[in-house]
Amino acid sequence: MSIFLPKNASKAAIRAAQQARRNRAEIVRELSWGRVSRRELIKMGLFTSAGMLAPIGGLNPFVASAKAQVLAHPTGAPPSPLFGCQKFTTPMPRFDVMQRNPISCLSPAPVAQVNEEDRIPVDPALGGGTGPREGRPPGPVWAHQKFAEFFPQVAVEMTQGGATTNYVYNPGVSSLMNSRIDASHGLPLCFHPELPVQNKNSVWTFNGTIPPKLVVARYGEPLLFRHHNGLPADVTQNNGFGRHTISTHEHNGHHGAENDGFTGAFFFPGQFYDYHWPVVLAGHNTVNTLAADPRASSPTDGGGLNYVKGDWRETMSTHWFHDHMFSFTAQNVYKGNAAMFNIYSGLDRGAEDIVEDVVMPDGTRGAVNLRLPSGSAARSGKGWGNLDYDVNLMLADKAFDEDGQLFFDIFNFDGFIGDVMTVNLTANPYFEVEKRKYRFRILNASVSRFFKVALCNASGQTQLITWIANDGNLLPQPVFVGALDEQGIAERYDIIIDFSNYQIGDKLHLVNLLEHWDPENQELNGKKPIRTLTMAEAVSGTSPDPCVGRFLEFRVMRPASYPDESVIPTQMIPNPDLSQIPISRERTFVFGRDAQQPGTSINTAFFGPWGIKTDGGSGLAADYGRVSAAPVFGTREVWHLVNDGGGWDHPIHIHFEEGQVLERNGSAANVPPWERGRKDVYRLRPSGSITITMQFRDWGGMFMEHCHNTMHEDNAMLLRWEIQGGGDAFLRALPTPVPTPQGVQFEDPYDLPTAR
Ligand SMILES: [Cu+2]
Repeated sequence: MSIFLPKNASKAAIRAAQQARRNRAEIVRELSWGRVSRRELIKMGLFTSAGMLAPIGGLNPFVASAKAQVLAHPTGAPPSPLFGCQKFTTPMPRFDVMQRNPISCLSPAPVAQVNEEDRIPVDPALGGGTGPREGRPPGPVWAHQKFAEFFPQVAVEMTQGGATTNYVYNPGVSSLMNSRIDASHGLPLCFHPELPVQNKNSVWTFNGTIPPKLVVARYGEPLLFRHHNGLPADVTQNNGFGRHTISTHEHNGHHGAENDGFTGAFFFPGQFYDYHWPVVLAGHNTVNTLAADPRASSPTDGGGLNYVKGDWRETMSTHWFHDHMFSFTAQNVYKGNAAMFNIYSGLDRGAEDIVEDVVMPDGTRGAVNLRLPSGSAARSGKGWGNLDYDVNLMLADKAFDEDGQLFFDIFNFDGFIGDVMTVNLTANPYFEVEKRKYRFRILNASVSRFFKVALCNASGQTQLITWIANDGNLLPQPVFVGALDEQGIAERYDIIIDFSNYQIGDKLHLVNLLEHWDPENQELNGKKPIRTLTMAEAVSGTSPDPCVGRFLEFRVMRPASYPDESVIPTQMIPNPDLSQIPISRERTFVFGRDAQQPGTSINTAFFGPWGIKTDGGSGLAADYGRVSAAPVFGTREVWHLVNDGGGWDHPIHIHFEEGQVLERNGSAANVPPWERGRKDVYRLRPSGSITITMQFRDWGGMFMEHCHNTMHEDNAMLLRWEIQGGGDAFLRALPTPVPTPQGVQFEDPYDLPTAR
């Protein structure tokens, strides 16, 4: 389905497209309010069971407009208005670093199991009466696992809310390191100073503000994230898209299911949900249980190491967290429910000048810190988490309506593609740098767009990039590339750029080489990236895809403020050796179209054009009451992820523990060097397949596997899997939560015959 007319479209075509967009927005709005279900739209003939808008005219039940027939022939959305804003005219704000408080600051105090007695009045718009203050499902099976063992030591509290001005922006660095942005000056919520300020209900972010938020944590210091839902109780107050119920997923946190942002464990306006992020190394039950290996460690404030249990080769670094609300994830993440989470460790401590002298397991003495670009502990007095030269970048394509308010169209079931490129929610910004090494943590936070990022100098020549981490994981060795690989939705690529090779006054650019423009149908297409451009083509500015080409400008401003003591290590984190762990089972998941929905629960089952075939079964649409796979606690399995070959791509995310890629398209030789570390998102590529291996240990409960093209995920390419075992309350089929504002109900889950 097309979106975005070419720049040279006729005025009549644009008017028709605007009318079509208004009509489509009406239906989106009714859907997002729950006043009409997709099932009802099918009955009305507006929707086909394949999830597409029916090719029938004049059937819009919401708008009494003679022009409603254009609804049936969408001619594409008009281009986003830019209000004259030019590229590279505004600074890129660095992330807003969230305050870390003592647990004693939280009121009420966090508890392992929800206090069902603690009830609050429920807004009449949500049915009135009273409901639990905490929206987490109640009872022992939803209590925080190992809460006493990993009792939280740090509290972070945020409220999901409507757009407002940020008067408490903390970039975590001096203004000089933040392109001289005056953080004390209020930041209104707009995507560029020339673009309109967003209405309260156009954008819903953490604390209702931009820049996007950064939470910092370290191993050995469990964190409690109390997430308040401050969204409107009235479901219709959403400016046309976004759902006011949320469930927050810390993307690949290694923790219990009750803290995983399970898609059915959502909570309502007025409630909070306590997410317990223990921040532990995988294997902490079975590997290095005496905490004797200095490489399994966490930085202390004073520059030392705090040894922790678990496998040091499972150390993770760059995470993000975002909404996972069943069938509304795309809208909610797009609307602003996305933040980043830097995890620090002895290896990746965020202090480039610390060289420890510790005894290694083989008896030799040495240092643990990999000394990646970050900043100087000697200067800052901070033994970890220095951000001077460690920069989070959140890439996302957006679109705007004719008033410049954020626009979304759920009818692009192939994928939603925006036409304005943003970094840290700012349209095509610049960033001032010094002549030295920087680390950038690049997150693809789009709904459906893939990127392929490269670096060019002022004359458009490709510059080398040092690639150090894929998803949350430092690679075994750095990889030196002229361009990164395609980066699917939710993938994180950490890179190092050395600006000491350039002159003061030089300008360099991050460039997107990957086009979503489909020349055959003359439209931007969300099914997959269509074509990789050469650097010369990409920087020429001639691509019909407005998000291709230069999108972030680096301005080399000055010498390094202090000596660069960072290192590009030759060795980082080798893969855990699983060769001695038997493979207890193999499973095959095929991702494709034309799914069936045998589920009967109106609460947990959904449908759409997308689905997953498990172990030879038929293609099934998402039902979070259905258990599709139930690996046994403490085992290792091999999973085959297969694209059914319909000419689309899927970035598949498997929650819970890092996987190792064994094969691509049937061969280990096809696995590129940058995929030879651990991962949590696996791009299948059109007609491709990927084989991974994963362990199921330390924690239990219900987890998910889904496409991270969130339009595919929502419609309905998602399944539930669950860690089974004996004895422990968490290790058996868990009751499926069905939240209501007045309290969480439960339904019995059901298994696929092949699940166990
Ligand atoms: Cu997909």
